[in-house]
Amino acid sequence: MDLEASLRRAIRGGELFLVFQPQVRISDGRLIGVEALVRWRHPHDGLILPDRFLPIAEETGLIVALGDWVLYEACSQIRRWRTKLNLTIPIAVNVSGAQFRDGQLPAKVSRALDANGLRGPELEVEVTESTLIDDVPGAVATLQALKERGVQVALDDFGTGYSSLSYLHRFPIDKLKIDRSFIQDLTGQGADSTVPRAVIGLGHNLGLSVIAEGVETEAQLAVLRELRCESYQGFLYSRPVTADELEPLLTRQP
Ligand code: G
Ligand code: G
Ligand code: MN
Ligand code: NA
Repeated sequence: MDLEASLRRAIRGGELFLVFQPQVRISDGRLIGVEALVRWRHPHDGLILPDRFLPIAEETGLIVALGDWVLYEACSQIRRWRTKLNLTIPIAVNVSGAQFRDGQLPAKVSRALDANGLRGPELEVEVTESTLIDDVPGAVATLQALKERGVQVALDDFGTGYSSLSYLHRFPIDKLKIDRSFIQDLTGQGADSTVPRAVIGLGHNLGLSVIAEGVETEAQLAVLRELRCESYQGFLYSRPVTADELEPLLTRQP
């Protein structure tokens, strides 16, 4: 069967699941949120990673249905953890360009929150710069609607895209995510902290919080602490893990 048909079936038929990567506050090492990342458990081929199926989802337009599934599943998971563990753990979801631009994102987000009895700040939406700069006035309107609902917005992979510095101050966002390629450069041979330093300074001057992704070593974390970066995610703390695997990390907090 071709991948499009099987992906369509996967979205409807419960073959997708989410894994979660902790986001950690640098000042005190507390787990303050998680990023949801989609996975596909194929009945015959086993685990398929997003690098293989997201391009097909994008080409076929299935990315919108997939994104809707991720949004509802993430909100359901926040509710399940609240019920089971008596903890509120905010979840960040990646939103594709097509889903962001389809005009219904704020309404879908509202429904997903309401259906699970959640407040806006318990959900974060991650978008890339390229998603926003296609249509700046449209993007500002969508971001404004999300803001009115209290949903947090993070700019993902920051520094790798068009670096639309002239537009950045017009977007009502909350957080910049430094792309992991720049974190890799922080230590070791030819160490270079230029980009993380600039992104953190820019973020703070705009009143935004800054999170680093792809942190793998204590040395990288030390540089980020020195630069006053607020939080990080990466293999140093945890790989993306299943909901069950995350629970002990949630209940064993400093
Ligand atoms: O860990 P990982 O292999 O999951 O991530 C690979 C890429 O897939 C990343 O760029 C990530 O942003 C993207 N990705 C993971 N989950 C989702 C999702 O639910 N929706 C979208 N649009 N992208 C995702
Ligand atoms: O693009 P986005 O940030 O949404 O995707 C996150 C991607 O980064 C996923 O593929 C995830 O598995 C990967 N990732 C998360 N932490 C680390 C890390 O510490 N090192 C590396 N190399 N990849 C990571
Ligand atoms: Mn992301
Ligand atoms: Na990223």
